Amino acid sequence: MFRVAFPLIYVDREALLFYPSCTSRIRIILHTQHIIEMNANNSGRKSPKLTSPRSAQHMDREKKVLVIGHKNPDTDSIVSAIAYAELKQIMGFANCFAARCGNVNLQTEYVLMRFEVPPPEFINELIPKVKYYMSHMPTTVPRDIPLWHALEILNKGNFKMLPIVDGEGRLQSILHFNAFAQNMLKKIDPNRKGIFPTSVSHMVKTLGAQPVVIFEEETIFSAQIVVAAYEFDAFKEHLDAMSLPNTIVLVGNRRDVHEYVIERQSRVLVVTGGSSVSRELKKLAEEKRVSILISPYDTSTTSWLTLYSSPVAHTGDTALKPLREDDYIGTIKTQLMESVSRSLPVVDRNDKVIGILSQSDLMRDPHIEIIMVDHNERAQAIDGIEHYRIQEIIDHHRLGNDHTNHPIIFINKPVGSTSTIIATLFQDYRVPMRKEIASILLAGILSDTLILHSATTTEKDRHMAEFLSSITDLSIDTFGKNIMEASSLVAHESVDYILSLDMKRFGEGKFAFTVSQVEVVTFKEIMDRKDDILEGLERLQGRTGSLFSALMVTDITELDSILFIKGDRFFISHIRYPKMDEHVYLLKGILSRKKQLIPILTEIIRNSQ
Ligand SMILES: [Mn+2]
Repeated sequence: MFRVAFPLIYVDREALLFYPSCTSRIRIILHTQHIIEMNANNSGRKSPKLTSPRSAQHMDREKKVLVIGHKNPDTDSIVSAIAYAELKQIMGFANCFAARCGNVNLQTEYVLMRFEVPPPEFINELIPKVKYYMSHMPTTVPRDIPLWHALEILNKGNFKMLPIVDGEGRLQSILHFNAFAQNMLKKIDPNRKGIFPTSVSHMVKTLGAQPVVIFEEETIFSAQIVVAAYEFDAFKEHLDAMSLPNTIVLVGNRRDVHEYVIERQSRVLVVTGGSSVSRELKKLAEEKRVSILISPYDTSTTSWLTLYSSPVAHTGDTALKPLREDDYIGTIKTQLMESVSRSLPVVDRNDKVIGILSQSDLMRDPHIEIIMVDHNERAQAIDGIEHYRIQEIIDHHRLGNDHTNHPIIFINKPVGSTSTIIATLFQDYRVPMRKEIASILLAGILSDTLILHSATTTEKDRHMAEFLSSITDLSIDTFGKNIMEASSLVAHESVDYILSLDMKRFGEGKFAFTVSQVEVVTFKEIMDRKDDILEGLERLQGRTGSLFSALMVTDITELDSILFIKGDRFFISHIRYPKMDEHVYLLKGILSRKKQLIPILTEIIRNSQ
């Protein structure tokens, strides 16, 4: 049997396809950042190790795949997305999720409520945002660690910057090499006093110093370094001239200086080069409350490291503004480019750091990919889709898609609904369907084929509907009527709402047009609102800049349709359907917008040019 021998395994997503049953056991993903943190925190001053530093901030970029239907989603579109995402998940693609880019209509709402299936995640648009590009699980540093430790992490991890955070992970400031250099310039400027904040405990950590006597080790004070390099009398003069309480004196093996420094009550005496102090001096230091540390380094190195012992918070850049995950890439590009490190932290509503976005992240593919169901034309797809890789398209409409940069799974069958295709895929992959999934797929078929009456209905749809009906105990006729009744309510809604509910845009040559569709139980309810409808169509045509806008109203009991149309007069004069009224035509026996109406309309456009 397959067993995991080591705790860290990285598994390629492709591999999961072949071992779907192993997924839960082997999906352990290695985050290099964690290792850096572990090394930096656990092994004291040892260098963090990294095998491939450049990839460090991107190990976590697992892609999220959205299974999504068209705008103005109908029942087929919504249930296809739900069912196909479930099939993909069962097959091991745990990162596949159903999504929708519009409200669920009344009919779909009825179907989902009846089988207690939650609607897909609502995503209004996919215009590139920070969250689709940023790296998650960023390496951050606590605000109180010594600057030296933070610099080690910054340098060894090959990071461009490090967010400095408080105890709750909230952003305080940002450490980058420029900020560090500016801060250091201030500290070493001979014209300034060279005062910097530190504490005895920070010095112990940074120097790896041996404490001999320590007082108030956690208290941060404004320190000043004195190196006892002078001859004794000159040193005494120099020390006397300083304000003593916060002085740190660095000196090697010079007993006379040790004693004087303790007598004069400097704050910290650092004995360099690993020298020792006598027991009497230790006692004297305890009396005078002077801390004594033994540094393993020579005086010059000790001096530098002491400067680096400041809490990192004092070196951070506070002028840089962080990003938010919902910021549009288009609006933050300048901010990112102008940030010194071309890399900025991303914070949530509580200012907690949740990611990092760097310029190089924008060069990479975003970590969202798309599976389109029930549509293939970009005009019907969620806004911004062109920025993402399309993995698959599963559809039953005419082809109107652009080229792709990669080979993709493309399933397009001339059947009555995408639900028919999805249900077939369950069978092909030998994956049993939950009863709820079978029920909503049946609803998808019955909704799109007008209870198997529309001209688009094929033998495959009939067979699949029979099959789904048998495993769900739902009668095709009764269930079909329930579904249709749930949607006929739209006749009482506002005209703009009726027109928007199932509106599709089409293009023919340089012209665009819209055709909305609605089903009714009797024509009477819609004919009562004829003038309203025509006014609404005129508004829609103007708003969308279309050649014309039309509404196809289908009577699902009589199985006829009516076409309301407003727009270009020359075009309309070429329509040959029987006229019921000005701008109203009878479509005898026509039920399918896609198969029966659109080809005629596009032909009229071509002929009327
Ligand atoms: Mn469909």
